Amino acid sequence: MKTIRSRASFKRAISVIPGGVNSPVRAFRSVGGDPLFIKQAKGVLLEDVDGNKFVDYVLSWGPMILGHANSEVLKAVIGATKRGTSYGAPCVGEVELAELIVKTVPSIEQVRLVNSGTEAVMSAIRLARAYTKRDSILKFEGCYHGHADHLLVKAGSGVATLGIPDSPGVPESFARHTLTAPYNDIKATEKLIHRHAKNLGAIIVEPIAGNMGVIPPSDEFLPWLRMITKKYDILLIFDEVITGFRVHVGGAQALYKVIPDLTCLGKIIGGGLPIGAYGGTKDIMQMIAPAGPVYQAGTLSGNPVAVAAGLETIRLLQSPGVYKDLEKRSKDLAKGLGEAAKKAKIPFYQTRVGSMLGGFFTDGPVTDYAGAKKSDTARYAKFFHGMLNHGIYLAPSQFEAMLLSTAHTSRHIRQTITTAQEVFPTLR
Ligand code: KE4
Repeated sequence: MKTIRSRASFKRAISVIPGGVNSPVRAFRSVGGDPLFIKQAKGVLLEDVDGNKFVDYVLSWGPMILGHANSEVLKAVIGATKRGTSYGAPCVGEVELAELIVKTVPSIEQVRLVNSGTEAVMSAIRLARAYTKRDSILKFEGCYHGHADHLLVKAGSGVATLGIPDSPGVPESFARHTLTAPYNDIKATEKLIHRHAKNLGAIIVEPIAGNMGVIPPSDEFLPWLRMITKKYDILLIFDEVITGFRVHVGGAQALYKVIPDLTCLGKIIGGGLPIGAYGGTKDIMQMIAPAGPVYQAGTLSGNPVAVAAGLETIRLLQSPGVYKDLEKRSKDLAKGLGEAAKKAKIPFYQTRVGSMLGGFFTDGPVTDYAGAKKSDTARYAKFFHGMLNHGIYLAPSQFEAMLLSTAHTSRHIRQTITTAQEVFPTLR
């Protein structure tokens, strides 16, 4: 595969951008090699600067559920752009988007638009702390909620159940308020809650983990989290930045019928433009400035262009049969990949919820981060490059999701499975 132009672009990038990328996972560090520079994208196809074309299963890490450059979304964006890109003042479009989110996401009675998932989560946690007047939060190992200081925290070793910084620059004092427990582990979580309940303001969870590979919740996990947080007056926050409008039009909370107190959204609701949102009951959201005392602001929050992209995307997702078709094609793809791995005698533990697919190079089962880390990441890297060299663009990390769009046809699924049938045997 010719990559001369990508390599030249990467060389230029490295001299002016840290690591040559504006977000670390794009740098191919965990799979090796240099990232490809994308020239354009349409439907399922990415085209890089050397003219190589790929069927894309990253979809910009989630937003492009309708495929790239969807004509109706583009039309809405171009129309909005012609009316000005940012007013710094209210516009009707942001009210329409808020109304659509309120109508569609069960937990949300009021919503605030921001500019990224990180901002949404950061704000939701500040709100939860103010509402409960408790400073500690609990997250789950392997879940990623953006890069706000108090969320870049890993489990304290053994007894030290208080969090420790997971990045330089995060003060101990910040990390101390963040407890961590293993995903799906009710016993360990219960112990932590009993010990810290009186100062625990919120539990934040990815209702389907998508940042340690894809790990679904056990049948008991989410209902139990809802019960225990109600029991101790702890706010339950669902981080649905990936799962919102992905696994169900109402998100994972609608799929599993477990309703959190606050929900964070991002990605799909911006249709590929910068956006985030957090919402919940009016009673809680009324604490947010200027209605209430909890400060949160943003120059480009609710800007007319991102809102136009999000509105059109969500409107198109409400068409009948969209999720049924996504489910069918995702199921076919997962089946084909599993059969290809089995035929090649490669251990490949698969997970899937709707159009979020996971595949761990380990025997499994994988139910938490400790299990995910048992994956053979070197084998994943080989798989990644084998598929890439045959025109299939997967996430450049074992610990991400494989995502489908409405633009993926059965022909693309067949092409991907055929490619996997060639690549799996090379992984022995
Ligand atoms: P952003 O700040 O990147 O918009 O969203 C942060 C975030 C919050 N919550 C969840 C569940 C997320 O998955 C994310 C961001 N997702 C990653 C990929 N899994 C974004 C890719 C990247 O960091 O470049």
